[in-house]
Amino acid sequence: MWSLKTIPLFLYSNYYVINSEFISPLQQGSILHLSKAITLVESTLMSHRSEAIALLKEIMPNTGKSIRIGISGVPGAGKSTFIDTFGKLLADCKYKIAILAIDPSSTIHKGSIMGDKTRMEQISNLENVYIRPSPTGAQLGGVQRATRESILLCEAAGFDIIIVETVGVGQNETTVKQLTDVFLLIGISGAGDELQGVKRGIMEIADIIAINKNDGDNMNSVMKTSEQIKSALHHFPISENGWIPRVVSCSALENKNIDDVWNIIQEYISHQKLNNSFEKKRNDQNRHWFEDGWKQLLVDQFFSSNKNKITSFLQSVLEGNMTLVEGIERVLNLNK
Ligand SMILES: Nc1nc2c(ncn2[C@@H]2O[C@H](COP(=O)(O)OP(=O)(O)OP(=O)(O)O)[C@@H](O)[C@H]2O)c(=O)[nH]1
Ligand SMILES: [Mg+2]
Repeated sequence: MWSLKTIPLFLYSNYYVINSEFISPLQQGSILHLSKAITLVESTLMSHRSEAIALLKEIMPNTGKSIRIGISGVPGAGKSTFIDTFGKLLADCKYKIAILAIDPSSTIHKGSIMGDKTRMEQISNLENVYIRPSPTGAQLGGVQRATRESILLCEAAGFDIIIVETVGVGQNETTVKQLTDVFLLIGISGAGDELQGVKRGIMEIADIIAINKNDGDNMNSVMKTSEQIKSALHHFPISENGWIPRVVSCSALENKNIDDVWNIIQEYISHQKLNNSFEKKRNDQNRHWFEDGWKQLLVDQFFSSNKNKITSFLQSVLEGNMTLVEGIERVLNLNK
């Protein structure tokens, strides 16, 4: 571990020197170096990007060994409370846990997600737990890339379990699904017909659904919701890897059945490893991010070199001087 006296100067600055002096403490689990490395991959500055690429190349052999868990749920479902209790359970089992967030809207609602680091009272000061909020002000595309790369950095720093948290608002869940091995949905009861927060689309991508707040007066209602979801799941096609999503009720506040959730997660990982779908899924995810990455880059480059023309076509479309299809055609022709 670095003491304050031995921290190289560059760690305080915006300059990065990706050499063994940086990489070796990172791989020994220095939180200071890990945080700095994550800030580097979050940066969109061209000079930082090339440093980030060099860093990721160096650490690549030490990545991939963690269990990556995605956690989502509507605001107030109890995600933070769950992660606090769940994280404590894992930390007690001597696992090293990193918690990352995907929340591109965090600047809008003042960073509620992970802004509540202090609310994770049981784990926020534990030595083997690392909590990293989402970069503020970034676009979803940027957050996705940064999170994917942060997972790799955490793995290189020796973290065994990586939790990626997101608020359930649609596109975020699909992203988290593409970044993780297990997708856990924190649901709540009293949902009525539409099964609030457990909408069809989300249910289809959840591997495990934990109906939280199974305590006090709420227990009947949780039981009803669990039954409703279980029977609704029968109507969904079985996923490609043969896993039938599991529904469990729990109380994050009272630490009830949180160990059950962990057992199911482990069962699901074993299931995937036994039928060889674990590596296949990670490969499919890499394929997805590769395709997504070069397409995004192409669009960004095309836009930055044709910005003025594209803006003027848009203006003409909006003023009714050009039809929409004509405008699109003109943009495409810029490439010829
Ligand atoms: N009764 C009960 N309350 C809970 C439980 N888990 C969380 N809560 C309460 O529900 C409220 C919201 O919990 P959070 O953990 O902040 O929920 P969240 O999903 O992280 O919310 P956002 O960050 O706003 O999306 C808090 O008042 C918690 O104390 C539980 O198991 N039982
Ligand atoms: Mg929260």
